[in-house]
Amino acid sequence: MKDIMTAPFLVKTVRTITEMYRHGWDERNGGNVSLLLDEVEVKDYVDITKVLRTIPTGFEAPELDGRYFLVTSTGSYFRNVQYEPEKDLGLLRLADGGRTAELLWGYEDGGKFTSEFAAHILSHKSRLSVDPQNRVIMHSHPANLIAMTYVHGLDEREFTRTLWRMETECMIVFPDGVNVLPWMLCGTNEIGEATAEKMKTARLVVWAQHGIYGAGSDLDEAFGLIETADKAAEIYLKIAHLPVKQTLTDEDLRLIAGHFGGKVREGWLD
Ligand code: 2HA
Ligand code: ZN
Repeated sequence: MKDIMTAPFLVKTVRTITEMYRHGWDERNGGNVSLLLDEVEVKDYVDITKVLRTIPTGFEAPELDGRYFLVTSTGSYFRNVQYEPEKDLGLLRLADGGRTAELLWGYEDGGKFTSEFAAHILSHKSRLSVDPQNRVIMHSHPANLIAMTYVHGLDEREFTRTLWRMETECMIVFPDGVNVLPWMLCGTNEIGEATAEKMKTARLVVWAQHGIYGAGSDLDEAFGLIETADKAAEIYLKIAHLPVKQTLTDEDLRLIAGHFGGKVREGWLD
């Protein structure tokens, strides 16, 4: 077996989580990340025949039975993941129609997957149904986006259009827009199912008064989506109380999407 601490998927995950903390997105134990892995990526680093523990998931996901995931632990502080990844991360394989998680590595202090595991796994399922390349679901608490959910309406078309107008980059990065869930209790199957439903039409799902979920084909894509949306929210908060003299028009936005080949969310431009 090779040393899992040198596995590209582990190194990249730890680096990304550390960067999320540095961005101020993940205070204390805020945030969680899951990465879907193929068996070929993991089998040189862990004995896939040796299940250390089985943990009930509390939901079903038969489509993902037998699939491998690297997942942050419940209670993990993103600030600390880099120092003890074997405690704050776990490598899991779903079994029994998704009702059981088989632990193959990690959670060494006896812990388990994030409280938002349902939102993660069900969102993976949703994203894969529309994009077979999707590998990452990422949740965090970026202050600007959260602040925006207090002062901007939560209609997702309007919320997206405001973000798109805040800088040219937004239409390039997320032409599919941002979906929005009204405040719901976190850590439940209900918010997991609602998030997964929203993930069918966009890679970003805002949780009002809480944070955001991003999805992507790799860690950089999911991170970059959240980074760009939060920057746009920051610009919004800087100008929302000032008289606006000019802005990006729908025509400008259409021009950007056309030039960069983005598929704009149907009906979200006038
Ligand atoms: O894991 O972010 O939503 C802590 C959270 C819960
Ligand atoms: Zn959260």
